[in-house]
Amino acid sequence: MRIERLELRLLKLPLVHFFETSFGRIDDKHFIIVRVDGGGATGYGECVAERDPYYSAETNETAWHIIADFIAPRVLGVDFAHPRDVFPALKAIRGHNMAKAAVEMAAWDLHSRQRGEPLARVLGGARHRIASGVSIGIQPSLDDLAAKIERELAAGYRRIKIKIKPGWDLGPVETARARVGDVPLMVDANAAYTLADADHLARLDAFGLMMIEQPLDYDDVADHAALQRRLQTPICLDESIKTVAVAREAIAARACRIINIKPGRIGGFAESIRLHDLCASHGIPVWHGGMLESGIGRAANIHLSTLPNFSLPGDVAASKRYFDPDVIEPPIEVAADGTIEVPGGPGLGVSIREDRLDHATLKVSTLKAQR
Ligand code: OSB
Ligand code: MG
Repeated sequence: MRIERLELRLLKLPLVHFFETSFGRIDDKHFIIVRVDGGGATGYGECVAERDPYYSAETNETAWHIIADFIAPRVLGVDFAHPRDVFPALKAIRGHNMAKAAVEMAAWDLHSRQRGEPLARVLGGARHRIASGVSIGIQPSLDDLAAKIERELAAGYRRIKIKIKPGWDLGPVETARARVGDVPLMVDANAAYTLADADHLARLDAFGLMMIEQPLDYDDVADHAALQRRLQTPICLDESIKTVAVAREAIAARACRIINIKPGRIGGFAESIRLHDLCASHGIPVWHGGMLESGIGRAANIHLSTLPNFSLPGDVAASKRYFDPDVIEPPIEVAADGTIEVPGGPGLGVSIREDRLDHATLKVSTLKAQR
């Protein structure tokens, strides 16, 4: 596989509903799409960096800079035997995993399309459907939360996650549990608490939550280990798992019992497969996280979720919860049993609507191989 041309686009797409977490609210999604062309085929990747450095240190501006000035020169015109060789070729660049993952994902799509195989199969996955859950943001009121939960259950989702923060935790969880019955329920704090809140967080044990995601700081492992010793509810780490090496430390420290995999956070699919396998070898279940992706990143997430240790429903929901219309066709849909079909065509298996990309584009840059 050889990438002859790389196109970067910054897009702005309005969200169907605003999304609020402990670190803030967004009404529009700003993101980068990478398109690579080579050997007569095209591949796409989505960067999960956001406009602001609140979920992670990376932003669209840093990703654009790193891709254009450091990643593109290391991949354009280079012969790669397999897309798993892309991440190691970027080893000189420290961090910037979201930027790396966006280009690497486009390379996997390109390679899969050239071979005429679905991305899932090239990644080593076997399932034809994946289990889908939803992530419900912080709501203006408990009534809004209850209404939102009813709507998602009616849509078929069989795992509900609600965002929490200090001042929006016990009440919302009580409301949510009353609505969902015995449907699996979990919470995500996006790093909003400290170890001083341990007694307060232990009160969540009464609600039989499937897990509590990232209660403490975004780069912490040690305090999560201390907190896990004081909670019955399993801790799942998201933000903290920036690399496979940190995951190894977190598992050894018993800082979590579950791990959320987002390829963007750890540098792409090759690293995601390593993390998936590491967790499997330690009996740690994984699930696929979400970053409010457009259909391009969403399709990719579905393909990765076909690996066997993705044994819990992911934050990989239907397109229409996020964007209407989506930039792909057909849109991703959830069935009444809460599952999503894995697209069967080559690569991502979805058609990219270039006209919709054009409509949402804020800026474009095209880079070509010099050799
Ligand atoms: O922490 O999982 C998170 C969205 C943006 C940034 C971080 C997170 C999220 C979500 C939404 O929870 C998941 C989704 O529906 O895509
Ligand atoms: Mg999270």
